Amino acid sequence: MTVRVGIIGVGVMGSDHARTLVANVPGAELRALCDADLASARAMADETGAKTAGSDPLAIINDPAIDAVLIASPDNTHRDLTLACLAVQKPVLCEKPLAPTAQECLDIVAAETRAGRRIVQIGYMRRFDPAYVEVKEALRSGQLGRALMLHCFHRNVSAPPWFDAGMAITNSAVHEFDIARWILESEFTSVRVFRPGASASGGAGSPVFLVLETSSGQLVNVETFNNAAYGYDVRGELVCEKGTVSLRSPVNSETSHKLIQSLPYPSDWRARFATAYRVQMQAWIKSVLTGSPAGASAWDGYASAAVAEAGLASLAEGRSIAIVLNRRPALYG
Ligand code: ISE
Repeated sequence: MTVRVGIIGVGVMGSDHARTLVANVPGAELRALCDADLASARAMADETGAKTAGSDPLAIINDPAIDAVLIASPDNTHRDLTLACLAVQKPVLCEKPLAPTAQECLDIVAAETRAGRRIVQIGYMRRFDPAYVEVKEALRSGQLGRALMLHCFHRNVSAPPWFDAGMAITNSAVHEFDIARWILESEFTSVRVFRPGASASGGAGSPVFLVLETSSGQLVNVETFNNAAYGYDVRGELVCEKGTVSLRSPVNSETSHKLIQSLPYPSDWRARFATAYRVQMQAWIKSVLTGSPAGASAWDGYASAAVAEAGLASLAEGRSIAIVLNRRPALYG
């Protein structure tokens, strides 16, 4: 069987997903694209061979000729579009974050729980990145002992024009919340967010520094800097009782010139996480075919959004904020 896919939103990520789907995923067909900007949808359909291009997301979701939907429209549209997919029980891969607020995510969790089966996957692609997978495997092997601390750095070249001050947490640091929960297999219990006083603007794109505690007594620190200028740079080191394990970014070449040896940085996440996006897409299509869920769930989307919400409160109030999650429905294990 071929999975006929419709993609909602052809901005940076929607276009990247469309290209990944047509180039790397046997068993799937890119059938339809839509975007608020119809011309962009048409241009992407010309490039990828998608049969239809439109501007109405509900036309894709309700089309019986579409088997599965990928949502890559702006964050504040995710809740309603995911609920529309759930209403017709159509498998959906929703870009992260599942929604900007915890309550919106809970609406999705409630609808999926009523449906009684896992239909929603969240695009937390780092779970498919070989470097993060190896960090998790190293911890699971037991040879490093128990995990004590996880250091995370997340730097972008420049924040997009639509970024607001809170998005360093709700749009960027959510990746770290998700991957830390996945590696440590623990929930966060508190967060304190700092901003360096020396930072000129304090507005969108300026750095935030978070210190989080987990229910297993680990400390996680996250630096997010969306205007770091020099390159896209994601680093991480897991510190355990008997050793540490760090991420290595994929690099294909090294330049030697005028007595200096140098390595390139990617300009954004698409190159750094290209393998992760490809493997995530393949895993999603396989899960649609087999009915066996893959990747981050709606519950995971909720958990990260709840941490982000507490982070925003900490930033506003200048103190540590406790994180208390709802009771996890049996559907999510
Ligand atoms: C962006 O939306 C992403 O998801 C990228 O992976 C992340 O690095 C960036 O900070 C976000 O704004």
